[in-house]
Amino acid sequence: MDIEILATPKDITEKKLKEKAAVIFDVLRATSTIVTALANGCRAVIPAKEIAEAKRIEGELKSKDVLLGGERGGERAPGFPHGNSPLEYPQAVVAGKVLVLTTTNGTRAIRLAAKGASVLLIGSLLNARAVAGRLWELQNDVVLVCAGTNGNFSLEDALAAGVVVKEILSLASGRNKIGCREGDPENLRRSGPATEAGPGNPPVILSDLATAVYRLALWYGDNLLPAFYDSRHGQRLLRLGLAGDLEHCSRLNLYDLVPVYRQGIITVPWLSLL
Ligand code: 3SL
Ligand code: MG
Repeated sequence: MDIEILATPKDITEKKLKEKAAVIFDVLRATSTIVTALANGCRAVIPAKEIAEAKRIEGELKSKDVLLGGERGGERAPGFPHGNSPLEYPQAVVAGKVLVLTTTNGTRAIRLAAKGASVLLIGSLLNARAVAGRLWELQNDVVLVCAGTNGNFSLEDALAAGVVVKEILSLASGRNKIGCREGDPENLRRSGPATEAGPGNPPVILSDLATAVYRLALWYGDNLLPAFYDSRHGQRLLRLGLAGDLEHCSRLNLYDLVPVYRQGIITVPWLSLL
């Protein structure tokens, strides 16, 4: 299993995603909001690129069971009844509903990453372990896509990608030999933080960027809120009075679910079977 990281959506090409299992991260806040809404019983999220597109979809669906959410510049999109705060989507609001959502970076990055990948998962810190578990089951080559902010690298998205790499290596080390085991410098020199092939499993091979985000995740450990204080977008949301959102989005492995984007719609597959 090869693991590659795309640091911003500018790096997305069909060739890089072709036949890969991809995950998109916009930890602050789009993918955290999507994961939270689905965990709270939302039936589906439709990510729209533009405000006009979101309004059009809502109009076409025209039902009291459809919610319209949107953000621009960190604030609720003009005229929208809902914004992009995960805390706006508790069970009482979203259960059984469809959410049409448009955000500055996240929903656009989802739509972009959908081109080419064999499967596109929605990732965040909230569901990092569940995402890693799904990737491990798939045993496909992996591309972790960071949505970033206005085309720039975002620390929090790279961190979430690193946490997923860490979880995959931990799953792999159950059966495989992990190259970077602490106190084993000989092994580290030989293979870096990749794993060697184990019985029934191919090796896990990290790109240099995947190694970098893995090291980032090790550095922050399990308390991830400080990373949001370090990040420029985290600082901006704090200035907007959204400390509660940061606190929620930093909660590691709060939810055990893996949303999937397919043909314009994000659902949790086992939910859609109900
Ligand atoms: O850019 C996005 O997609 C948003 O998640 C940004 S914000 O956190 O809502 O400002
Ligand atoms: Mg973001």
